[in-house]
Amino acid sequence: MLLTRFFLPVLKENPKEAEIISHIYMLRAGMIQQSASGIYSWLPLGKIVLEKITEICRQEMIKSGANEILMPTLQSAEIWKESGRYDDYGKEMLRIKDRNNRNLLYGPTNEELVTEIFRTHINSYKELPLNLFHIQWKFRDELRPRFGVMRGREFLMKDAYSFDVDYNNSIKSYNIMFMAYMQLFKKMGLKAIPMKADTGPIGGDLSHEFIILADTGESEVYIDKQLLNIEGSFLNINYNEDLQEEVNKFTSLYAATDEKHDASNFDYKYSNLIKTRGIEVGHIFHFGQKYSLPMRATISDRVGENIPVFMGSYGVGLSRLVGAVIEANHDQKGIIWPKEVTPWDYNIINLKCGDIDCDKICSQLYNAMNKSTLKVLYDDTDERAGAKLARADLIGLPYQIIIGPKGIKDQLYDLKCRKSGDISRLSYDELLNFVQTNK
Ligand code: P5A
Repeated sequence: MLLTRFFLPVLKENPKEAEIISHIYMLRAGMIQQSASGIYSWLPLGKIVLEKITEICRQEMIKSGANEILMPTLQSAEIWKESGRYDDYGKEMLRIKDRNNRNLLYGPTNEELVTEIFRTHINSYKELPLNLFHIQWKFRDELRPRFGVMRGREFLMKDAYSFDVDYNNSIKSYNIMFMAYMQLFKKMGLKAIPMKADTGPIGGDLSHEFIILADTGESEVYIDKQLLNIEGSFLNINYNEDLQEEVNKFTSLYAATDEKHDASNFDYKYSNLIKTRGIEVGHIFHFGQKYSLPMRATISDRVGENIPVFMGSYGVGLSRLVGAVIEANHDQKGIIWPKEVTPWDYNIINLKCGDIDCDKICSQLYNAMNKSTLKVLYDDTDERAGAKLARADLIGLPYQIIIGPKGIKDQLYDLKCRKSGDISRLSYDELLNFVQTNK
């Protein structure tokens, strides 16, 4: 991508309304623009990253055996009356009337709608287990929308729903999602810690939040400090096996959100327990027959009896994750994208556009890299060198290739690693060799 063709409305100053670093950098790097309180437009840079995060999540869901569907943002109030949540949900739910005076709502979550789809088509245990997921915008009229995309009113969620014949199978489905979450956050370059959590308005008997530790996080959490040292590794998950033991590995050390924290946990009190903060990027629930019973989503079981199906629901905050990745990866100059979600891998910076030699080398390199499908953003604008370098640090691509008259003279070009700040001076061939082997 040529920067002169890319819409990147960078802000020079820190915006006054932003309090935390991810919000500041997302506005400054031209990733988002507020349209109303807690509601944002996603500009190209933000959209690319949101898309990458979404795709990692989608692929892991598919791998785990879930089926992608797409439910609408607007839902009929009728099904929410059936489940009994229409009145419970309170002011967070945006209620709308259509021209015929019918009650609609902008979905804050989709348990009811997916249960309605299920009950229309599935009657027998033979068609189970089933997991349906979708990726769709949600609306919650939060009392205090803040921190940009972290606590928005409109936000993008991946939500999955499992259906099983009985409690034990339903727990198996819960465990599959638990492990898929461990995997997908790792694939985004993040270390998420699963914690015992409250079930709130979704309900149920079992729930875990997936939390990324960060001082700016809204959740107060209590964890065994040994969890700080555990490096998340790639897990070779076989989604067809019983995953209870795998799950136990992650739940054996104490980790709980403040609502679930047991202060009488004396064993821990004076030893390993620490209180810290984090960002909730995922939340999974097991609620059995809470929706299927009132909504009559029944199946015939193995002995031919009609029973309400057992369910769970599983959410990932995709738009919040963009902010969370930045909270976990930045310095005072800007964002430092992990390679897993970076919009491009390389940033070629031409320090003197219009100079025949600089232009030639930059174009040559840009074309060679595009040919070998390396992801590259070429800063071909004619701005001051200082402004270009500051912008490159702000938008945070993993590597910068900096080409100016001095480099041309020595035939050596700067390759800067954004994370370490290390600069190596390489010949053209060495540069090409580096980028080819560092894919
Ligand atoms: C699980 C999927 C649910 O809604 N129903 C369907 C269940 N869970 S949840 O915890 O309420 O939300 C799931 C994830 O969505 C993100 N999230 C938000 N992100 C940005 N702004 C918000 N206001 C917001 N509210 C929830 C979180 O990552 C949460 O874990």
